[in-house]
Amino acid sequence: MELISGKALSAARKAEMAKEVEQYKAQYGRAPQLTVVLVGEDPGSVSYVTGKAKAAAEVGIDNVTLRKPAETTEAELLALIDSLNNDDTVDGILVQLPLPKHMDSDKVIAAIRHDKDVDGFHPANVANLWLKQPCVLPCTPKGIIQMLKSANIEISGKRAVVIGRSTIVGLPVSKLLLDENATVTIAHSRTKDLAAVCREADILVVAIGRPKFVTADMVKPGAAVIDVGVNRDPETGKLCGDVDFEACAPLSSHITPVPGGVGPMTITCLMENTLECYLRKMKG
Ligand code: L34
Repeated sequence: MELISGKALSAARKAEMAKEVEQYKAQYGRAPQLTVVLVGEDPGSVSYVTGKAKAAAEVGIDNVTLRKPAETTEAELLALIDSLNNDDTVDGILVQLPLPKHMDSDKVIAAIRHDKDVDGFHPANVANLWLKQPCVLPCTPKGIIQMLKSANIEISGKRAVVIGRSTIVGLPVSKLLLDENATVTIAHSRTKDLAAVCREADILVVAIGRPKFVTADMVKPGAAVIDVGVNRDPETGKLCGDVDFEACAPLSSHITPVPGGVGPMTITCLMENTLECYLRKMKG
């Protein structure tokens, strides 16, 4: 079993980006700028946007985190996005999800200029992903592919099973695996005999948000297991993934830990996307 450390991979990639940003600052006269909008005080979200600010500082990206009260109206948020869209000093805009229930997240995301949409969630970016056109790739799926490649895991011709069909992880990671020539199955809560489906997987990607859901009987010996979950273990209160790590690690060829796996890579890919949006603008 080999651990794929998102933390180590992130550190290496951030150090590279810091050097690049140093050069771009000299070349273009200013640093890239990422504005993160957080509405409300969801503890997970607070922790993730803090991680984003920290990573930006490490890379030399200017970060502004705008914290708005949970009672902010949708109209107020849309007006804020409009002003960020029109602000030339802002290269990337990220509205942290989930939003409070009184807001329509689809509407909010669609209001972000697609060329500042560093999450890759805007309909134009989603369409371009599925049409194989240039686009901003969503951070978590992009990070997962980078992790597989960094571990020299062959994707082409392999059976990949993705558990979860969310628009932010399950669907786009399935498409990226397909683009790498994997044979992809998307499994979900209605899948019959899920364990048997998962046991077919050479690459198993789990993004369902249920602590320790994937057990040893669901893992084919020698499979690569990518755990996207960030949950609290109901017994210990500690952070845990969607995969029962202790039980599945001995079987797998490669596995990602939680914490220190996919989460840090998501943040590092956000830095990459911010850099991409900035460069596209600077290069004209
Ligand atoms: N708009 N909303 C938007 N973009 C995103 O890309 C996200 N996501 C998801 C939730 N909402 C979003 C994130 O940022 C999940 N997510 C995220 C980011 C980072 C980490 C986990 C989820 C992360 O760094 N996890 C650490 C542990 C963090 C902790 O201690 O709480 C890890 O090592 O896994």
